Amino acid sequence: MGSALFLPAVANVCAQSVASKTQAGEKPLILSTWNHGVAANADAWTKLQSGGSILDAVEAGVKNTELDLNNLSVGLQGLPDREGITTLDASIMTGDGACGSVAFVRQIKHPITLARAVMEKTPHVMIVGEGARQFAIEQGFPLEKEVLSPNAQKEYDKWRVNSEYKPIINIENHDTIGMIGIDAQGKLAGSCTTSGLAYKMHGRVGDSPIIGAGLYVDDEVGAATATGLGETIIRICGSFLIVELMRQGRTPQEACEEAVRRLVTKSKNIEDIQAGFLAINKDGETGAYAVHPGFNFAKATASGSVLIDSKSHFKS
Ligand code: SD4
Repeated sequence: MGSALFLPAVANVCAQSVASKTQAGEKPLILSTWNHGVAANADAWTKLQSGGSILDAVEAGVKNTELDLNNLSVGLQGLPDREGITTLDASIMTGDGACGSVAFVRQIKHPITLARAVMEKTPHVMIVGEGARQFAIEQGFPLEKEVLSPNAQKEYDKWRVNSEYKPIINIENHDTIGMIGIDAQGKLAGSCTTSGLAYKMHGRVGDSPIIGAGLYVDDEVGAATATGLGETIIRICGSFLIVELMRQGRTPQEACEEAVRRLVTKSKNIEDIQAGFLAINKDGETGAYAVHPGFNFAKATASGSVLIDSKSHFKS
């Protein structure tokens, strides 16, 4: 475990929680990717403590990141595609198999809430592009103006000088948020939301909205989520793979490590590719593993909330 950042806001509400501990695990528990996971976990925890379900919690948590103007990889302030258009992907899932997602969606401030609406209000799992925007309008979501945030515009202008595409993931610890959580009764849920890779081709969709790639949840076993280069994660059905490995008896840590090993064997140019996974099993045990150093995540339990530098990675 690396640096620990105590979060008083979470600690206060933690005191009221009814927690159960197994030898190594703990419930309730919330895990999220990257630095921004600390603030997201705080909102998720508050929602849980105020009587919300674990589904409500994982939605509320990542909505925080979707509004974070300093984040250039999530929400409408995220970096655009190569045409200068910001398009968003998101998914949400509960441990009973309910799930919903949106992809290649524009002008929507909270794609995670739209993904939840797909899950709860349609017979479908995934709605994309113009169809997602139409569905959002029908559901009363406001359409935001399609302008880049000042930070995104500045970065895009710099990029346009050479217009070279090279995935740069993990450099500033700003990345997709994937959040997975378990409540005191052992019910699981997860959410994942992103603006995807900066300067991607128009129409490109990553792993985050694909159930089984960026997110998978099963109350019988556990949950997993992913961050990093989506193409490599999709290729191995990363989050589903981790849940299935846990079903076969692996610990969350062993399952994350095996998924990264699989990803490395199926990907070219692994030196330039970062990908990382988080997992929880139904006992509240956790795992985290990435291809390269630099992956961190936030963990909230009744004992408080910490930011953890994952010391665990495939390449040194
Ligand atoms: C994607 N997994 O679209 C996402 C990328 C990511 O911001 O994690 N980045 O491939």
